[in-house]
Amino acid sequence: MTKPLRIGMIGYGFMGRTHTNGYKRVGDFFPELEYRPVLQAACARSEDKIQAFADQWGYASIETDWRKLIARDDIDAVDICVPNNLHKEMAIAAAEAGKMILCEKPLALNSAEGEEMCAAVEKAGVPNTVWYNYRRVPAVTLAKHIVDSGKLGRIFHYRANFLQDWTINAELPQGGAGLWRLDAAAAGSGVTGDLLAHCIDTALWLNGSISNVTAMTETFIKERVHTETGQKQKVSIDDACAFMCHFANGSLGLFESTRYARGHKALYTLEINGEFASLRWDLHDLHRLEVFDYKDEPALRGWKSVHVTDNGGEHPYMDKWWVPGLQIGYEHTFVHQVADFLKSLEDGTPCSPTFRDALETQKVCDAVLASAQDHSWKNV
Ligand code: SOE
Repeated sequence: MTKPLRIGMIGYGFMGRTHTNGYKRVGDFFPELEYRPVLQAACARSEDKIQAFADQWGYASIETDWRKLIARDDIDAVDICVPNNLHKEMAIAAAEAGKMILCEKPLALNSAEGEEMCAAVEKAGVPNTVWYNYRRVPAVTLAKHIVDSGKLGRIFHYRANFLQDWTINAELPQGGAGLWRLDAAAAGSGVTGDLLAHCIDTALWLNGSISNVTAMTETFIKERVHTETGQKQKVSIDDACAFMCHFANGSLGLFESTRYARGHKALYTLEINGEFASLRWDLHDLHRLEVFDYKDEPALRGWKSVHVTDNGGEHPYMDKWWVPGLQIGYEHTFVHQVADFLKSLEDGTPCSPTFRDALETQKVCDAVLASAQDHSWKNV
């Protein structure tokens, strides 16, 4: 007998769809799990839009007031899929109501808010997680296993990029449902909180904590029409950000993100260089992990490209899907996160990244943005 986990989803955008797909698919591919998500209710201010979303994806009911959703006795877990400026209030209210929380990344607008959110979930003792989904790409999880095995030896370098090009058009407005990521009031920051946060989360996971940073940011388009006012307003987000850092293990980090890299849609790449081996990964080729092993026979040393699709236990998560050689994609990372969350409920363990883990990422983002302001090194 499986136990239901009744989900209350707040939001219906791109992320609402990715998470809902995770809830729907998980039972089919992870049948051994004790808990099964039930799409109990979806919530947004627009009744028409949320009803259409609920009908399309199979939610049993709707709410137009998130406080009502959180207060419902028939909701076990609240999924927060709304702009970043709403995360804190919703998460604290959900924790106080004793609900489990799955919060979209980044955790909050800044680390001061994140601290309050951590305090609330820890006081309430409710299970919580933040959707940094790229950890659950099998090739990235495999990289984690390899790093943890010690195969790389001492780590010297970590570098990551997240490059996009969708905001180059100066006529693109800021604010509103589709474009809140361009509005600092809703998003907190630009590429730092939206894209580099992914790179930082993976880096902290693979290579440990970051001690200090020095950064530069740029806003290329200084004014955009705001969707809500119809007026041209100052753009306060960072369009691009690059930073250097020291990791606590002595390695050096180099990170870059932009929405102005013409030709790149979502090029998240990472590379880690150790004494004995290096690893490289690229979101546009997400089922491959590139590995260079200096301990290979000298004449045959070279980068190899591992197709991370074996299902005999060699490759994380892949025993749940198809047969070797047949790959999976972006949406499966959310199925994996749901599966790991459900397993953590069974085991009574935290599902990483928890709010507390995601607060570390938020602290690095804060230090990066502060450094870009006064051009100095900042401790994290
Ligand atoms: C922005 O374009 C965005 O959708 C981010 O918000 C996501 O977190 C990232 O995974 C893809 O790009």
